[in-house]
Amino acid sequence: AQDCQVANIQVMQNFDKTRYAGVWYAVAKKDPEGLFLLDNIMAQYTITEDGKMTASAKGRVIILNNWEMCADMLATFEETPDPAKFRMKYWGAAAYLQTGNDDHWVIDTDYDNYAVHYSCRLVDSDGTCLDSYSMIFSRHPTGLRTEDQRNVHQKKMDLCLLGKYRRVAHTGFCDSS
Ligand code: AZE
Repeated sequence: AQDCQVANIQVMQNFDKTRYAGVWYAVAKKDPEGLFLLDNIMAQYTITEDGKMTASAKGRVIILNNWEMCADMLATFEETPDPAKFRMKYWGAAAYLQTGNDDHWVIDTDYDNYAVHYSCRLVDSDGTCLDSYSMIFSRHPTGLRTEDQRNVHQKKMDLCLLGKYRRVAHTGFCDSS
């Protein structure tokens, strides 16, 4: 299942956003082009009273003239006919941070331990992705459980991103903000 066509990427079946809610720690990431979260990345997903998914996220960034800070980000999600595929509108708590509107796909998750997130920002004329980012999330800041590593490895292959991920360090940089 690896023809690298964005349209053929399999996402989580019967995605349940209620079970997905709560805190996730990024343990690995594949970067997009340009400015991005560097490390100490965590996200908290919430389901509002009216059933909509929202999130906040933090991560270390370096902006402007080498200014290192913790980016405090907020997001709302627009649902699509596929329950695992959302459009994510996001912005910074501070105006000088990034705003955007990205795909937010949940590729795989067991809800209790790991999740594989994917976003393609730019689809090439041949149907493959020209600019993507992806997060490997864990409920545990210490990393993935051994028994989840196989699944995650397979999903990295399915996304045609094997070898493109880097470990995300958690040093406590964003803990106080
Ligand atoms: C994500 C988890 C769900 C909520 C959000 C996420 C993405 C955030 C960014 C932030 C970029 C910030 C920059 C600031 C200078 C998918 C991790 C909002 C892409 C570059």
